Parts: sequence; structure tokens; C-alpha cells
Amino acid sequence: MTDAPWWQSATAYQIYPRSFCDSNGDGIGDIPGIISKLDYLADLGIGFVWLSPVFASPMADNGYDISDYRDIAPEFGTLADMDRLIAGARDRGIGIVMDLVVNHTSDEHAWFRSACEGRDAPYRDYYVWRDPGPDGGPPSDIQSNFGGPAWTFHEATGQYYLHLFDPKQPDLNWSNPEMRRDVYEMMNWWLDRGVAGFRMDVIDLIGKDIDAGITADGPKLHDYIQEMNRETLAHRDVVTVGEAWSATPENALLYCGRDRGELSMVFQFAHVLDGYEPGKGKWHPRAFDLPRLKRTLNTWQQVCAEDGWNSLFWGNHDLPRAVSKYGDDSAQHRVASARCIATLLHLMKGTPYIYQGEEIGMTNVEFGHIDQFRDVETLNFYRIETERGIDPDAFIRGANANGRDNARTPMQWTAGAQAGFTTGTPWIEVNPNHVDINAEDDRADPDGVFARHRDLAKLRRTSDLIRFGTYHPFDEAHPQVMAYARRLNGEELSVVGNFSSRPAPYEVPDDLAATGVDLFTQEQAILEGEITLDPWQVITVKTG
Ligand code: TEU
Ligand code: CA
Repeated sequence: MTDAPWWQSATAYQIYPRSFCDSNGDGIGDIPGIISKLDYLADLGIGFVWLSPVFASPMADNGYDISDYRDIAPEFGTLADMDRLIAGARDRGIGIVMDLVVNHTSDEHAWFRSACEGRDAPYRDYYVWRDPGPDGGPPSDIQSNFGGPAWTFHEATGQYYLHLFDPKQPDLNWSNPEMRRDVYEMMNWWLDRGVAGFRMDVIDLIGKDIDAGITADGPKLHDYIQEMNRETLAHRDVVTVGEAWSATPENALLYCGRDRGELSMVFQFAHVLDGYEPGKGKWHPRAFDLPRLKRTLNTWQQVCAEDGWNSLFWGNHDLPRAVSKYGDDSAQHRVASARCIATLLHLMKGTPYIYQGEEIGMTNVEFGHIDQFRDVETLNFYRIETERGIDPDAFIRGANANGRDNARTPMQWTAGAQAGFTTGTPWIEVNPNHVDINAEDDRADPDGVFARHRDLAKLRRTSDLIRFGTYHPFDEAHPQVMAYARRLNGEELSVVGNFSSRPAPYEVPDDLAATGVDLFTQEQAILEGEITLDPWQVITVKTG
């Protein structure tokens, strides 16, 4: 299997630059801050960093609104800093994967500025413009993902422009070939600078047919991704991961099938969507259900069993913290549950992604007042919902459970002032629990969360069984236990975890029973018969 792509041996780490490490005391994380933590990342053993956007941006959506793809936001640093980051990471065997945000730009991008100059402006057609509807209102009732209409009227030219996100994020018109060519040129410019690939923001939206009301998974989507691949990625040894909320078991291989000439893998969100009331979205969470989660994860292991490749993740910068959402963030169970859910996820087949802070078991934050929130999505919805008469406290409870700021409070490096993130005033409050939860303390603990992630990353780098072994789930209906086996060339790994804060009685099925060694300690281990797992205990037995 030595000819397998490098990223199949890699564990990825996502950095949200604004919240990672501030080098100059302005309260905002930056690229020199990231460079200062490269040894930390190397120690964790990761293969590549997915770097959330650092490009020039007015920061309406913290960089997901780009005003110049070929420059760096001054608060994050300079192009020279970026080059130093790429080189410093490469020296440690770490690739830097940039965030490609090309469904939309900022309204302050030169293309959009030009487009606003008149209906015949050279860049007009780089964006999606429509005449007002018959009543003078928006051309259609399509809604923005951040709430409110997805159309904003541009007075001077008398037309509406499309924005599936904030009004400050106008959608690009992918049916325009010059626009596509400019995007590919920009991608090549970054690839030539030495980046290791791209994470592609909402890539499933670029093939939209807005007049037919189709946004995700539109008719031209795969033509565009294939063209992009031919023009930029082909013959380069890079990794690509497309964010695709609409990906299903039926269409996933269109993106990542071996012979498709598209992407290495997608982020699909089936397990995240399982946590919402069907069709209702993130502000309507529903109770956790382990069999449902297992069914979803098992299905996706099946989808990419022979062809394609999975990404494995619990969290990212848009989602609640993994240990709060899937584990138990109480003092009693936090460490064990963070280790358990990491182990159960990372021993599946695919490329695991660690979101910054997850490797030390960082938790959701609890804000009491709307002034503490920073996220444009949360603030937009707060305005809309409270105008509609929703109780502000109820809204804040929802935002504390599922809002994006949970993931965006600063990385907790130490127990000291501002968690060692900044010497100044952070742009968003540090979680007060940094006195107990921080990298310095956790890393010093051989049974900590970091130590487990480091072991898992090492296994991913070194073990063909973990990388390529087949996946066999057991007891999908069991309400507390998650169990599976991995098999390759006579080697076998049995994994059994208690996904709950109560003891779990379990009858080990014969096909999972094993006598061998513990995957992590190499000590003799036996898995058989009737056992009772401690809360969040996970057993891994390797044979062969
Ligand atoms: O997110 C896409 C997206 O649709 C959601 O994840 C979004 O964050 C929201 O929570 C839906 O309720 C991507 C980026 O990951 C996100 O940070 C950006 O805000 C968004 O695209 C726009 O670029
Ligand atoms: Ca800074």
C-alpha cells in the first residue's frame, strides 16, 4: 500500500486563526502565532493543517468574506509570514491546506466593486444579478443561510444580487467562464507557493441553478469541479476536501470516487444533521440517540468501503465542541469521554480531523448575554427571532448549545491570564474553564486527551490496519456501546466503547471476541463473554 496517497496516512488539524494564538497582543490570533505553535502541532503528529481563511477580508464572517484572494488580512500577518508558515510546516512534515472560499466573495472585493458600477461593467456577470420581481420585491423568496432574504437590492443599478450567506458575501456566478478561469489562476498561484491543498467552502453550492430554485447539488456542479481539477489540481500531489452539507450516500462518490477526477474526500454532515429536528435545522436540536449515530457512521464507512475516502470529524469552527456535543463535559467524565469519542472516531477508516482545542477536550462556552456573542449568524438570527417575539433568554440557550461561537473562543494554552492566548484583550471572551482545561496541563498528563490524540495520529501514520483495514460494525442497536472490528491481511482490531456516562453491560459477540494486545499499551488483552464497561471506557484489542 506504499503507493497510497500521503493524506491517507495523515491526521488533519483545523486552525481557526483568529482564535488560535495571538503573537502581538492585539487580541486577534495571527500567522506568527501559528508559527510559534508548529512544534506543538508536530508533537501531536498531524500530517496537515486546514487553515481557515487568512486572506484579506473586512471580516463580516471572520474571513469567509474575501476581498483579495492574493493577500493576507493585516491582522493575521503578511504574505511573507504565510510563506514562512508554509516552509516551517513543511520542515516538520506538515502540509498547509488553505480554505478556498469561491461560492462568494466579499462585497469589498474588486470584482464586486466593479460589478456595482453599472449593468455593463466588465465584472457585472461575475455575480448573480436579477431584476426585481413583479411587485418590485426580491426576484424569488429564497432565504439566506444566515436568515432573511438571499437577495439584496442594489439601488444604483436597479437590480438584486444573490447572497446565500450575509449581504456582505455576494455569490459568484459560476456559469461565467472568465470568472472560473480567474479562480483557477488564483488556486494555481497558491499551489505554486507550496500549499498542500484546499478545503473547499460550501463547494456543493457552486453548480446552483437559481432560477430553478436549486442551490445545493446543482446540475453543473460536477462539471465545474472536474474542470477545476483539470485546471489546477491534476498532477499535483495535494489533498482536497469539499464541504458538502448536501452530500448523501447516493452522491458522495461523485465527488471522491477514484476515477472521477474531482476531490480527495468531502465533509458530509449526516451525523450533524441527525442532531437536528428533520428539515428544521440547527436551532431545533433533538435528543442524542446512539443507535442513530452509529447507523449514520456505519453507513458512511460502507459508502467509502471500496472506492472514495471518508473524512472523520466531530467538530469544526461552525459546530459545538465535540466533548460537549457527543461526550460528557462534566468534571467527572470530560477527559474519559473526550478520549473515548476520539478513539472511536479515529480508529475508523478515513482521514480524521481534529478541530483546535479538541485535542485537549475543550468544551462549549456559556454566555449569558447577547453582547458576548460575535458570530454574524448568531447575531443576525437573534435580531430576526427577537423581532418575531422569541424570548431572548431562550434564544441564548439555543446559541449556547449549537451556536458557532462555542468553537471560536480562544485556544486554551495555559491556566494563566487569557489562557495564554493573548497578552491583550481577546476579540471574544476566553472560556473561564481554562484554569482547569488547558494544553499545558493536559499535555503533561500521560492519560490526558492530548496523549490519546498523539497515539491515534501515530497509528494513522504507521499502521496499514488502521489506514486500510475493512470495517465491520457490531450491535448497531445497542443503546450504550459502540463496537466494530477492522481487518487486514490476517490482522484484526476489535474496538468496543461505552458511549455513555453509566456502566454498560455488554455481551461480546463471538466474531468480535479477541485475545491479543491492547492497541495503545501493547499489554496482553482479552475481550470476550459478558463484560461491563466503565463510563466512557474503550477497549481495543489487536490480534495477528
Ligand atoms: O459554512 C457553510 C454552512 O452552510 C454552515 O455551516 C454555516 O456555518 C451555518 O452554520 C449554517 O447554519 C461555511 C463555513 O464553514 C462557514 O464558516 C461560513 O460562514 C460559510 O460557509 C460561508 O462562507
Ligand atoms: Ca495578533
